[in-house]
Amino acid sequence: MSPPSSPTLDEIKAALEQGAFVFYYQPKVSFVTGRITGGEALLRWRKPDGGIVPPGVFIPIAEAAGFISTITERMFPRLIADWQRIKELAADSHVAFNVSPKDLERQELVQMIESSLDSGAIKSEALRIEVTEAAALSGSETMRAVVQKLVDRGVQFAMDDFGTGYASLDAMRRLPFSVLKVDQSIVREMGQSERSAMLVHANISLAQVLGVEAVAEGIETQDIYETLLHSGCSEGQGYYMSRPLPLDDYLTMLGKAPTWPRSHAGLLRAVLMNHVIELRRVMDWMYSAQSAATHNRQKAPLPLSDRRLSAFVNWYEGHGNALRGNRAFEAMRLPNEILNETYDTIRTQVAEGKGPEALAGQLSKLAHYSVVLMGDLLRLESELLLQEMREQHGA
Ligand code: G
Ligand code: MN
Repeated sequence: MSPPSSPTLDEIKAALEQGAFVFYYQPKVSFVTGRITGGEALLRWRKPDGGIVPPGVFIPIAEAAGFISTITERMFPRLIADWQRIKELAADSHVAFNVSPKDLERQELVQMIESSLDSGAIKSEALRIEVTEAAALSGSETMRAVVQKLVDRGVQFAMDDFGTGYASLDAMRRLPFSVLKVDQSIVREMGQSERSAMLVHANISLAQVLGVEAVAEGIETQDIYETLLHSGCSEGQGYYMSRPLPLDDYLTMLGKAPTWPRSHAGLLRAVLMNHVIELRRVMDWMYSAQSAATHNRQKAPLPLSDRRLSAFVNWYEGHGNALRGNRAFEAMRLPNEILNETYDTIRTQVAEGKGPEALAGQLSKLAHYSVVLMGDLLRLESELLLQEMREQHGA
């Protein structure tokens, strides 16, 4: 097969006019439940002879010619139309849509997104927007305001190809991402390169410290799937589970509701480790706030300003819910409440300028309940691992 020759801009325009662009959907799978959580819509150009042109061949040309936003704006209604069929089968799933840096600078796309949310054609929780670091970095103030407005409505932003650019971290700082997609090139190399494997794990830890979900792309083998199962990554995507599929095939797949190996223990392990990091942050903050008060300097901002930024709380009230009814899980209700209360009290006391004596009591309470919590988490983790091993053994 000869490589496809580059299309001209006129050919791209004609293809768009003729409705030759379609979305393929690649499922994403939850490592926690083993089920499909949603799909990423990927643009494909369907040739009259049935051939498929991958986006790498025409997107750069459209982008260079300033034509990309026209494509995005013409394809968004298509996405919403496809979604009406997808949601019949998987109402709780999501659909992820890729946008270019330029798209979010324009009112057209944003208005279309908002009116689909307003009309109820798609719920905000069901919509994920994937942008690369370039989008986050090139963004103007207007674009940031637009993203914030959508985030406030509940739309999630995912940072695509994380870890390959120059400034993925800077991009994380600039836009309110809630998902980090670990780039497929490092995930694919995990099996051969220890360094790539370490980088994947480092990126997953980074996501957890930032309180965002990690999604691994480019999972091509069962080995890599299983390595990631206990890594604290929440979702995966790749050829091992499924290639991107034409809409009808994706719907068939959703109808069959396939499952892959799952593990509760993975996220739990990450929560345990992050809890320790979190305690250190609270303690460091108390220390620096006290020092600032003594020397009349400005206080550092409060850590854990949002409950969800606490690794444990985020898990307990989120993914952990799947374990409702489990005794070890239920036993964590009290330490969870006390932990939250203690964080609140510490914040108030520091804000009021209370001295170390007043804080000492809270600190020892925090330490005490953290130990209880970590014991509970460890017990639950080993219980779940054993259960998962038994299931595997019997399978
Ligand atoms: O840039 P982004 O991450 O959105 O790219 C998704 C692209 O990666 C799609 O075109 C899709 O076909 C491709 N892709 C998805 N999963 C895999 C995989 O497991 N291996 C490889 N080589 N490519 C993949
Ligand atoms: Mn993507």
